[in-house]
Amino acid sequence: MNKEIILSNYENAKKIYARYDVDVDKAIEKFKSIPISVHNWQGDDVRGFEGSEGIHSENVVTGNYPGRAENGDQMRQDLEQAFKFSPCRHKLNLHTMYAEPKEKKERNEYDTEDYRKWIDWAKQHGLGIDFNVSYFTHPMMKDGCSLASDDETVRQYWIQAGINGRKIANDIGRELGQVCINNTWIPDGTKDLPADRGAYRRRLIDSLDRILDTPYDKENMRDVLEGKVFGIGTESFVVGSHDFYIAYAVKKGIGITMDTGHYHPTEDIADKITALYPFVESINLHLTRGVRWDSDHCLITNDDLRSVLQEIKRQDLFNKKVDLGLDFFDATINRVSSWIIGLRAAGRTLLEVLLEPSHLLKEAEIKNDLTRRLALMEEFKNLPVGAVWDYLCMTEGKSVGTSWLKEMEVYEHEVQLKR
Ligand code: RNT
Ligand code: ZN
Repeated sequence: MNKEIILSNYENAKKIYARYDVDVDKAIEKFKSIPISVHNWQGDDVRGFEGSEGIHSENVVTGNYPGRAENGDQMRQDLEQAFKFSPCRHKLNLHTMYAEPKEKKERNEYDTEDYRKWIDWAKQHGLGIDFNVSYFTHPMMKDGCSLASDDETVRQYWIQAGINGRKIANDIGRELGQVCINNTWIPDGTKDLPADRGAYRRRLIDSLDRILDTPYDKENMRDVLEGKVFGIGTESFVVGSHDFYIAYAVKKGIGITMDTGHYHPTEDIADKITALYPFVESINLHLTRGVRWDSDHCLITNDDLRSVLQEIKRQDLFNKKVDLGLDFFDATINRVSSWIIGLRAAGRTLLEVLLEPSHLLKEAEIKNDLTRRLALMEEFKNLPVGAVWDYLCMTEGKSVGTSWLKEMEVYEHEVQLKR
């Protein structure tokens, strides 16, 4: 698309939004202040750099597209490539299994220096980092359990990993001057009916209590816990269920992660935001697209994504109570392109909700004018967010439309397929 068309579309869009008292430039400014945490594990199908060949993985990834990143340098190069085509403000979301220690170490022995390359890279690109201890794909997993294992050696191993993870997160946050969100997700659960659910959950409480024992400055790091309804192999019982973590997080004054694939397919995740935010320290989002189950398909623009972001905007929770992150991994399409598609979907939808004339909806509601409320909701779907998005992509030098596809073809050929 040529520059003149994009500019004139933008000027017209501004006029349309002005009719609804929406200041487009202000919305763009706000957009640029909201970081989206980009999950590094999409780059290699959650394999990690420790040599996961032959080790059972608790994360189901399908597809075998060629060219996945095999080390830190390749993964950072891939992330830079993805960022080239996204006008969003980015943050890096990193798992501990992507450490780059000088000599091989146990997962629970990592320290901050083992992430030096990531930290320096983040600094160089002005990125914050979020952190996750990888409690999976490891020989110390026992019967699918880590922090809730009945084997004390196993449980202690993972507690130590959790303790170190928080220290590293604190160091990262302090060094980068941006809070590091430390997310805990464990796959622990059982395929078939357990006889003593309480025993598993009491062990998990004890493990978390020990891990969370050290207080850290909340400016540097914040803890969040990620629950789940079920997983493949944990159909009957998940120790870290939503109820468990919500109750635990409220008690401890910490936050939760809501992964949009981790609920029953008919649950309305947008509705949960206002039910939870007054009580938890923060809500961290793992934006993903579950197709029939927690399938972690690449994020796309759809009603589910829109309604969650709309809710956060209408309550004015961005950069206050709610943090945005991505979590999908699809190995049937180019992994870098998948980042780009997901990031652009998240970004454009974020822009759309920031541009929503929410005040008019609320006004209609206060007047009990329900007809008007519904009519406006419908009409707002017709607002020209695309024109503002194209303008933003162009002015940020981030590829308008699908022009990035051509560059990705070259990148795939010249870089990824040569690995
Ligand atoms: C798994 C959770 C979790 C993982 C990552 C790798 O169901 O969504 O967030 O995807 O930690
Ligand atoms: Zn997740």
